[in-house]
Amino acid sequence: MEMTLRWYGSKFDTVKLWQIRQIPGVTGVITMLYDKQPGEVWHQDEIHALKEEVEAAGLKIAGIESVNVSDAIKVGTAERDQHIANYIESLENLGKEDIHLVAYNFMPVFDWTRTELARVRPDGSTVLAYTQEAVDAIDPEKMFESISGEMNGTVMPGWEPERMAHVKELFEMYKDIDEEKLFENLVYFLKAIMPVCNKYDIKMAIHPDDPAWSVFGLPRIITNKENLLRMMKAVDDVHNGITFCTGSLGTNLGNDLPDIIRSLPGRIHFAHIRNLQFHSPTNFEESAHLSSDGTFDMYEIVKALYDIGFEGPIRPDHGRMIWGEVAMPGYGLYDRALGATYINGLWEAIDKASKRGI
Ligand code: DNO
Repeated sequence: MEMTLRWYGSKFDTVKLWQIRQIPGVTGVITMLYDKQPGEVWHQDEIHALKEEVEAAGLKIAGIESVNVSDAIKVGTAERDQHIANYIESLENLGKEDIHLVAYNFMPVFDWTRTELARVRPDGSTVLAYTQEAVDAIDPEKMFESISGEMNGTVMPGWEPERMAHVKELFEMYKDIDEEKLFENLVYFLKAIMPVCNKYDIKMAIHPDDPAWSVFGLPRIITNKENLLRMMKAVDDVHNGITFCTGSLGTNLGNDLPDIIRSLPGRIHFAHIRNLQFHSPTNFEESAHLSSDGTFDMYEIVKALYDIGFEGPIRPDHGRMIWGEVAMPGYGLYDRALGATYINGLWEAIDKASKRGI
């Protein structure tokens, strides 16, 4: 296991590399070329410059999150093969720069969905939250507007204004795409990229859908154990793997997180760990990482990862906004640093107990 923090690059992130370097036990960052549009090629010189910047700060690039998959690939339009060729070129350039982990998602139109970005908790911290009632009451075209005022001047991942300006057309593109078709398009994409992944040993790690059910009538397929296993089987290659995101799969209280982890040995390449507190099955907020602050048993989750021999990076996922920090919602420094320290503590205890045969 390698402890990491997500970092959006010096142009976009309020958090600095030198600050990340001072979090005990954090040795790497998960980063990306944040101004690339889905479908564009990532050039080797751009990746190299990013890598040099991270290494100059005493850290390493532990993985990329995300090389985003274009809607043309998800829908399977005429532009799909060109976009896949571009994706392969990007992977090749990443491989040449010795980067071996790439996260991505296959969610139509909206990457993760939250209905509030600054819900106030009893301790005065603010967090991202979701209620199904709010989603049902809103016109999807207004979704971006409704949350953009709470973004603290940042651009949130998956909510790029360029794409959000075309939400209506995006919905139109998906009108004939059901879950089966989306799954077929995912398999088509994976089969096309597996050769380059094998050549450079690049582990692809799909991010689960967040929340783990359909929003605005759009199909969602990476939602539970059954679908994950189906996907693993459809392209049975170690480079076809998963980002195990507790906060996304965990939105569905029917998902048994430690059990899903144990069902995927060798295929979880990356882990996002955060906790949620539920007020009802469809009204939840992101809490502090500690088990006692939310619904998930973090000990059981980290133990399951340990037991399957998980070797990839973990990042403490979204944190609360605390201590007056102004940052991208979910991605401030302070609470994620607390999360990293907590998860490292769990890991050390589990590791020592296991080695002592306890
Ligand atoms: C939200 C993130 C997602 C994730 C993508 C992966 O904070 O977890 O935006 O990075 O879905 O492609």
